[in-house]
Amino acid sequence: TKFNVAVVGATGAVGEQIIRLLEKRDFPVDKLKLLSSARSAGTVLRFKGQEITVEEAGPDSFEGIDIALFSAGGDVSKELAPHAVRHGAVVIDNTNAFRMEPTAPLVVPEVNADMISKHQGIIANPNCSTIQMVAALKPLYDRFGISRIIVSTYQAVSGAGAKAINEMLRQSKEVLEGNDPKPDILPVGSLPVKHQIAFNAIPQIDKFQDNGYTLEEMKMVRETKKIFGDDSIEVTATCVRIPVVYGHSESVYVEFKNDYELEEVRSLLADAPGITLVDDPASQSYPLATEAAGKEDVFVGRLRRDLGNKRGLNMWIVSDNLLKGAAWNAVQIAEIIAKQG
Ligand code: 11C
Repeated sequence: TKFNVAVVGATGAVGEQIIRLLEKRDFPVDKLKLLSSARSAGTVLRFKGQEITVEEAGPDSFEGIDIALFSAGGDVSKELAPHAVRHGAVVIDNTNAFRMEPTAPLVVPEVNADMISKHQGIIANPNCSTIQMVAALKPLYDRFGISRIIVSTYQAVSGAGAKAINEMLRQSKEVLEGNDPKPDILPVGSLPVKHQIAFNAIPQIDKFQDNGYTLEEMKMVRETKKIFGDDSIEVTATCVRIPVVYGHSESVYVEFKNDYELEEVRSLLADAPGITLVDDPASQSYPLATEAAGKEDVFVGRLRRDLGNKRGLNMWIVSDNLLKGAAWNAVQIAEIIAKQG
């Protein structure tokens, strides 16, 4: 069977990776429809040697579409995903629009692929920083149980879009040339105060919530509980933007419910699907954003027992935020839907 597939946000950073992965994985595409805002409509993109003109997305764009991958921002998803569902498509949504809706499964295939078949039209793709963490923790959760997670992130500017990448590169040049770097986008484009990202670390990703955490931090808290289907996991997150282009890094402290052996943690991670263990202090081997960029896997290393709590484990988790953090996770879900017909 082949499927008619629509990509909404086809000209964006994630949309571009979705198209590339559909081609690389030889996804059974019958017709590929590329959709965008009016601004980018008319752009010509290539898929399997074919030229496809990007069309403006609207309520009637989804006639005959089987699978629609949305990655054009939460507002576009809220407006158009229901129309795609109305036309009979399964929506895989990369935005924050439906993640906490009880009817929308929130899926990381390595963790809860079984939720995919329970969808009512919309399947939500989690936030990038959540995806890589839960993918790495899954085999440990199953074996030892998890009571508590304390995570600090070191997130790439590409998570905030192409404009943020340009801003980081421009500011770096300005600093190196002895000029004043001008903040324009980060930390949050729609807020009045901006901070320099070049040669800096900004402890704010997305807007502050009433509880003093940022939305990015609260996404990690809520999404982790929903994906594991376990509200008892306590999660504390601090999310930081750093001047890296691709690849989010995370320092994760996890407390297990049961005793563990480091050797077993190592072998569980080495055998886990989608995980690459890179952990050899003797050869200074550990996950690096520069190595993870462009790859689909989640990289894990720096494994070491907490010095105070024998059920505590420290780890370093790195993945390409545009791939496993977004496009690849979405295409994995699409592949499972395709297999289920
Ligand atoms: C960032 N995590 O790095 C964000 C980008 O909810 O899908 C992804 C936002 C989302 O800025």
